[in-house]
Amino acid sequence: MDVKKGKRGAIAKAISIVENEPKKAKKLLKKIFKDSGNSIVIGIVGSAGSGKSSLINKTVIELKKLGTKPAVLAIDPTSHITGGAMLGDRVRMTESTDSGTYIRSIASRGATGAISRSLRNSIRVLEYSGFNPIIIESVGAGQTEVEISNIADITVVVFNPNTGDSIQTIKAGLTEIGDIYLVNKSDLSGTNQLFDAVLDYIGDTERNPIILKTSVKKNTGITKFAKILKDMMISKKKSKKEKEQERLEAELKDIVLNNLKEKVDGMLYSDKIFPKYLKKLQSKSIDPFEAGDKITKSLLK
Ligand SMILES: Nc1nc2c(ncn2[C@@H]2O[C@H](COP(=O)(O)OP(=O)(O)OP(=O)(O)O)[C@@H](O)[C@H]2O)c(=O)[nH]1
Ligand SMILES: [Mg+2]
Repeated sequence: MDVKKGKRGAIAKAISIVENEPKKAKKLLKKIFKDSGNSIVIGIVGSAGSGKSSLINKTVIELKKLGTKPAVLAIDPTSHITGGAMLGDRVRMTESTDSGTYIRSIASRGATGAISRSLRNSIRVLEYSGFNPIIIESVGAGQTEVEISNIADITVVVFNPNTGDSIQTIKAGLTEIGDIYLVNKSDLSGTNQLFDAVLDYIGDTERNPIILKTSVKKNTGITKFAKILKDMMISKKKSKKEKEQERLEAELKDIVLNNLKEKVDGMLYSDKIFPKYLKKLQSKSIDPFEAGDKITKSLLK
């Protein structure tokens, strides 16, 4: 299959299938599943405009020099609303495309859980094509970032002195998820202050994450960042196996519960019990809990 050979068109098509065509996706998964789960996934998160794409552009070039074959999936929350034009100067990841890295933007679905559902299969397509590492760029507050850190083997959090990344944002949940914290745009003023704050709040924890200053503009810190990623890819390989088992368990549970939900949803109205108790509820001759319990009991009979 062309996906295996890493043919761009074939990969793009496979990812579209995984994202948009559930029936075909099932067939595709049957083919590729065995050869997936072996690449290191690097999640890069941070507020809008913190420089994630610019950083990735430069970093993949370095990662290639270090003998890896990176691919990038950028989750784009703006694309389906504004056509991606919301931020006028947002960096398109073009530079690195020339060097043979596969890069693709995917629209985020908004709903929690939905991102990971299609994303994990897009990752599988890229693993099957032989890419390693697979870099996920994701902008977003709280929930998305945590979701990404569940999928990623290595999580990188990008701060910068420009977008008001204050101690508040640092404290707001991001302290737990990062393996690496970058203070990007270190060519701007306020960098040292931010760096010290990050050190204070995050550096002293048991996990002992790496904290680095980078500047895409001045091209500083990026070679070091890539080298650290490469080393981490090796050291994370072991713990990945264990994590992968846990993820598969969570995925299986998610699929079964989802299947059941769809099935039961269809059953509700084809059964007389639901309308019967709904009427009773609407006329207040029964309370919602009792009605719910009665219907559930009857469905599970
Ligand atoms: N001064 C300075 N500007 C930078 C640096 N890195 C990125 N930028 C600029 O910051 C802006 C946003 O960069 P992007 O790479 O698009 O940021 P992003 O985090 O991917 O943004 P979203 O994907 O929209 O969330 C662009 O204008 C970049 O040129 C840096 O190190 N220094
Ligand atoms: Mg970006």
